[in-house]
Amino acid sequence: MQETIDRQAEVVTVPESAKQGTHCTLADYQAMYQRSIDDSDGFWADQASRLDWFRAPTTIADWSFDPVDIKWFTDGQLNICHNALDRHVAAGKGDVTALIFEPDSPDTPVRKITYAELLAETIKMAGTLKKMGVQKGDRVTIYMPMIPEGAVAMLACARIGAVHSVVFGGFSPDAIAGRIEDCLSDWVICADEGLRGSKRVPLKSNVDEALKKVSARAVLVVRHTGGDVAMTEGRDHWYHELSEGVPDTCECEVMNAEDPLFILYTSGSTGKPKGVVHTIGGYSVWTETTFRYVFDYRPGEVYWCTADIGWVTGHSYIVYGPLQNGATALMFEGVPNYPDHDRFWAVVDKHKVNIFYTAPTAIRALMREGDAHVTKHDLSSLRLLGSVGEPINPEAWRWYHDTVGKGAMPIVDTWWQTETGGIMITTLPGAHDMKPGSAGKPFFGVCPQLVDNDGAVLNGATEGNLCITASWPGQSRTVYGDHERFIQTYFSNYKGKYFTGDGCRRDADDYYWITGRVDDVINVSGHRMGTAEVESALVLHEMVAEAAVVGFPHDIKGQGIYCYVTLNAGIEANDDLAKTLRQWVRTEIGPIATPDHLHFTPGLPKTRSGKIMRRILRKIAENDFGSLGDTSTLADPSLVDGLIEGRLNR
Ligand code: 6R9
Repeated sequence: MQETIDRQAEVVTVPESAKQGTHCTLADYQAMYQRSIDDSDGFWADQASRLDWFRAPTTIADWSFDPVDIKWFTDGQLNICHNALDRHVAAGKGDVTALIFEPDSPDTPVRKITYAELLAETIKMAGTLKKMGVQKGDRVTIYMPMIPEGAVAMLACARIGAVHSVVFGGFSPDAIAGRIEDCLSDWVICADEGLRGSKRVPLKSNVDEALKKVSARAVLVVRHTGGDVAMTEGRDHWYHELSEGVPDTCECEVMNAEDPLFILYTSGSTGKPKGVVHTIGGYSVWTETTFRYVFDYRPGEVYWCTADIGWVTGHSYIVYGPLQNGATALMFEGVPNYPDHDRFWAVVDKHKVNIFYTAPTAIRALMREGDAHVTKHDLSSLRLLGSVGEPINPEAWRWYHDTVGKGAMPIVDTWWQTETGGIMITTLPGAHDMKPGSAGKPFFGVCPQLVDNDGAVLNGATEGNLCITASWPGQSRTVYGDHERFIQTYFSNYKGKYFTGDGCRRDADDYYWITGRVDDVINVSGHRMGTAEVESALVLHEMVAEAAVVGFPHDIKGQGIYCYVTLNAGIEANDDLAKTLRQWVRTEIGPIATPDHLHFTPGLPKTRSGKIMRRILRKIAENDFGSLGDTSTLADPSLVDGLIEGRLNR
């Protein structure tokens, strides 16, 4: 343990040329960070003043972690859509490109949408939603592909004060139904179909399936592929039809800073996904400020984040962060390996992308395909690279830095979560040296603390559970409809602190190294998944008696999904059943939850009180049989030998 902590990590410096003209040098960072702690109100009032407020806030920080009650800019009034669109158009920047849309196929024409056009589209969508009957405060479910109308739908909701709940286009009808039901959403916006790597994704038909289980008053359907879809009379409306004749003005609703902006469902250790709620004021300030300083955006540059708008990264760093900064953001519909493994680099070359933000899983997958895919394109426009979603292994970091970045530019490895609203720990491009595999330093206002399992604070170079001791503007305020669960999940392990669920190491230079989740959440290709969700899906199958799911190291995905399954009496385990169960989980949750390994076992290792010993299952899945620890407390210790044998045979 001591050895890992003290190991002198490799330090990579940012070339001087890359530091020219940045928003923030090391001295700036130090002074600004200090002020963000010592004079939090003054600091955040200053950051907030870059935005337009209908009423400027006089109260800034207004929170407590015990009891849990989080508010920021409490008496302020604003609208994030105004700050993302109207403000720039009013300032004469209506002709600046807001979105560059790169379709799934490189042969389909690109769409460039200016701020003025995006505003006009958003007004049209907002008017259409009103015509349909959507009112301020209503929850609207958005189930869209990666097309500009996805962003427009979000902005239109924000404009009229409706609360959006975006459901990732890869989720199943059941998952959509659960999310519609949880937030009592009466409205759905979807497209006819999505396109990913030339394959069609049946979005509207998935919504139809979902609406057999739960009800919605209306579905607004955007025509995208032109594919054949069923329309239910009286419930379903084509956007291009219903939007006819809506007024070409629609004022932004005056919203209170603490009114909800959106709900986004995310997985936790237990139970169903939680509806994480973000409110308008704090989230606006947090995404505007983090985008500005972390990506160091300069006017005229093209910024590309490869995430999907169905995840928080898409919300904060495709839509709200870049647009509030007046940036030009690229939106890509497709996948990294279609039509070939060079697609990312072809797109960077085609649109002269300056800032590129992606996930380690994509980097690892592309690295495996060889350098030629990268080197055949002119990537000289790139100036800054980013990584998000999971820890990046130093080998992938190296390749990203040397082969993609030609060793000439900073990489920001940004640690954050759905619950944090935006980036929390990262190096800043003009300020900090980099250490491959380390996220780096706390962003302004972020107070990380490492604690042991009993909550004792660990100082200096050490490793422990990552908590945050003070609120920041972008922090989630509650779990939709279940504030008690919010308190239980994040504030009960360590009283008075927000617990992230991540393990973390801090080195002698105060750099933070995220080591991964310490709870029953796994991270598969940068997607967060609760092992409990996969288990519930498996036991729904009539042949399954019991299931336990754990993560295991996977070369490309970071973590894979390993399922131990016990069948009902008299059912025979075989390859066909394994295939069936794999397909079953895909249908229940979505393709991202497809099990990598199904391991049939006559029983699961349990304590005498009946608790499944996950620690042992994790070790076996990791092929680490030497450190199983004490198995004597098991009700049936002999099970373990059978499990090891089963693992060795696959
Ligand atoms: C933004 C996002 C959050 C979890 C988080 C952590 C992992 C995200 C990371 C990282 C190491 C990074 N994570 N970024 N781990 N280094 N740069 O991904 O949100 O989907 O809620 O996932 O992802 O484990 O707790 P979300």
